Amino acid sequence: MSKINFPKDFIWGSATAAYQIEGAYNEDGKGESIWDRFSHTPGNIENGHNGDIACDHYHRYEEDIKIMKEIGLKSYRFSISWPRIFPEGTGQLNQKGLDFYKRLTNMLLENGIMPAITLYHWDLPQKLQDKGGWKNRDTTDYFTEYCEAIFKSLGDIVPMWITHNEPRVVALLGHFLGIHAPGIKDLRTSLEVSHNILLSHGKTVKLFREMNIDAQIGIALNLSHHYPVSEKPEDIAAAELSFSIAGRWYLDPLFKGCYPEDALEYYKKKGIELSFPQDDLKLISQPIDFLAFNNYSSDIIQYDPSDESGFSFAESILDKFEKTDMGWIIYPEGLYDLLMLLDRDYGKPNLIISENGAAFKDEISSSGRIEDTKRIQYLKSYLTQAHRAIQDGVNLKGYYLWSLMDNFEWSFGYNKRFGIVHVNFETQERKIKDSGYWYKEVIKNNGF
Ligand code: IFM
Repeated sequence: MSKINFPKDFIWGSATAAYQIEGAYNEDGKGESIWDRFSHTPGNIENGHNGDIACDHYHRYEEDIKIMKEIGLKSYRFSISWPRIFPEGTGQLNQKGLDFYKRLTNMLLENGIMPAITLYHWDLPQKLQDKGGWKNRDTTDYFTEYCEAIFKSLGDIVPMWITHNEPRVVALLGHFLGIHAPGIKDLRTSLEVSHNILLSHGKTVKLFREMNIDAQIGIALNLSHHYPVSEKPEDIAAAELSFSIAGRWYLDPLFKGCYPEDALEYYKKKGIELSFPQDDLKLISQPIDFLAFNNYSSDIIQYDPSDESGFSFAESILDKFEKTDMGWIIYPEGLYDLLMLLDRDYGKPNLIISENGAAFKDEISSSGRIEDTKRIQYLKSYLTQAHRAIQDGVNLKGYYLWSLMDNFEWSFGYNKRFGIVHVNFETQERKIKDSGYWYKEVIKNNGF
């Protein structure tokens, strides 16, 4: 096979999120987050796990940056814990919390690793949840207040900013299915939440431009390609509708200033008539510098009159695919098709893969190595498709592997390992897996 070369200046990174790795959940003045509350409530997380200690990154960030350096990362994407900065969500700033991120950012820069900051990766201050959380429109202003404090302190040294991570997951899992914090189960609420999150994104981009920050800003959506299970027109229509609900519901407001008609119609049939102020959509659709997206798998959809939505996931076909430990099918061509779709339907934006990776049950072998060959195969196959899309003209600028290290995988606790660095959660010992050494070579050679 010929060598796969990525463009010069391609950003090779890896990603984490505050609640999943930091621990120190109540240190140095940090306030309670909705994930602290949710994970401390019995029954919400497998094995009763929580993020109280996680990877103890708050205390071990120096060691972790050394590992990043050893792997040769060009960039590191991490998130800031809002309640570390504003324990009450608004008002009094906690300097010690801010200082932690300054130390982290400075040390990354000293080591030649570009920091890429996600401003919201799900850990809302509990105090704001007590006022209605993301359903409360005021939260959009509290968010910009928090972002302004961060921009003032780090805006001149951090080149890449992501407002939100996966608004759909917050809306769907947190406010409709109730399996993520804050554990709400209400469709209308989840739709209001998704709108307010997008609105807070828009307000933050506006603020960022007004502050004349010399850096790039975007948002990270979770996206997967939706395929019809057959060529039958009803399956094709079902796949289109499901992608409108899952993907275009976020993409269209951001790029076209409107919500997709078929999805609005779908909610109307469910008795939820939605209309949003035009001014909101204007804010939401302000130009961004890049669209980031997280992609792991693909969805296969069938027309299903027995389901109240009229479609469902085609479970029967899933056995034909290999799956990761999350049960997600491995279909790298889905990444290619998604990249092509974004390029075609949304005006050739600059794109960043802000997460891609796989959970497997990694164990330390008798030789002391972590031989995660399945992960290497997965990464290779997805990167091959990313490269194919670049060759076909897509403006893909970077790739962040999820995740740098094994960490707290939300409702699954520590039972899913996504890292290229193994973490022993008893001793906090870190060990680079074979995939980490493989990624090191990829970065060094700008391909494989
Ligand atoms: O761990 C999560 C991350 O926080 C958001 N994107 C998906 C990852 C794997 O489930």
